[in-house]
Amino acid sequence: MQFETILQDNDGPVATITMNRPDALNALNGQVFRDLTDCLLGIAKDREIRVVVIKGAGDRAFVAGADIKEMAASEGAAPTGSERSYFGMHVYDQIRHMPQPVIASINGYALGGGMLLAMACDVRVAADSATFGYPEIKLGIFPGTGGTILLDRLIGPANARSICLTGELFDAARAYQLGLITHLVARDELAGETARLAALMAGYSPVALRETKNALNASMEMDFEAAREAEIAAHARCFASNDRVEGMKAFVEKRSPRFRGD
Ligand code: CO8
Repeated sequence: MQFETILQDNDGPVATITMNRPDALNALNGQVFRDLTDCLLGIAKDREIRVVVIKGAGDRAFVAGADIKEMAASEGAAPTGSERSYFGMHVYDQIRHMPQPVIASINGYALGGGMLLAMACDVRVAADSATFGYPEIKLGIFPGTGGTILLDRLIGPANARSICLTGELFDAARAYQLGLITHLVARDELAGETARLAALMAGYSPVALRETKNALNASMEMDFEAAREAEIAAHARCFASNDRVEGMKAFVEKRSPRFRGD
């Protein structure tokens, strides 16, 4: 299925979403958020798709943030600051709660809402040429679509504060050092490493992947006791799956498992 501002390509069990506004460094306007919402809804229901990849079109950017020109032009009936926060947060939440693991494949600028888009994914693989940062402070705003909260939880309060308040951009090596990205590769290895990670997870039980995400999301969103209960429930669903039976049987029989996703 194709959309106005993004592309969706399915290759076997892997769906790749390409942010497709290269002339605007793939900036996120209202239509991008609407297209992403619809695209993700479709993928979440598609049992054939086991892994999702998000990448940027062109060779300059993953996503250079929210569309500043659109925000600058907005007046009158345009969304208010709080409406933008709710709408943006919803899309980032949608990504974190996808049943499939989502890989961000980051080739260039991942700024503002674009860095946040990457952070909403489960695995972040970046080229050594990628650039990160929250430059919002220079525009008189801040990454108020969940961007302070998620950064704080992912890399800790000290570095999150510095990134939000200085607005300074930083390179992929620094992002790796901060734990903001999980895999760092040379530019010409990005596609291969992304495909390798996608194929690896596509071979696992979709039930186990989904329930692992449920437990990790609970840990991020709930207090300790509630997260423990959520993990117990997720593990119970996982343990009751046919995939769990198949995975353990395959180990005992010294063969590869055939996970069906139930
Ligand atoms: N929005 C709109 N257009 C953009 C954006 C953007 N975020 N980034 C780049 N573009 C456009 C440029 O305007 C330019 O278009 P044109 O050719 O028509 O002038 C084109 O993309 C190429 O960009 P540049 O010519 O600027 O390329 P440079 O190599 O000189 O610079 C940079 C690259 C450093 C990435 C520069 O483009 C830049 O600083 N971009 C803005 C980065 C930024 O500030 N991002 C944060 C945006 S705010 C945000 O994300 C808020 C999220 C939370 C609240 C959101 C509510 C929805």
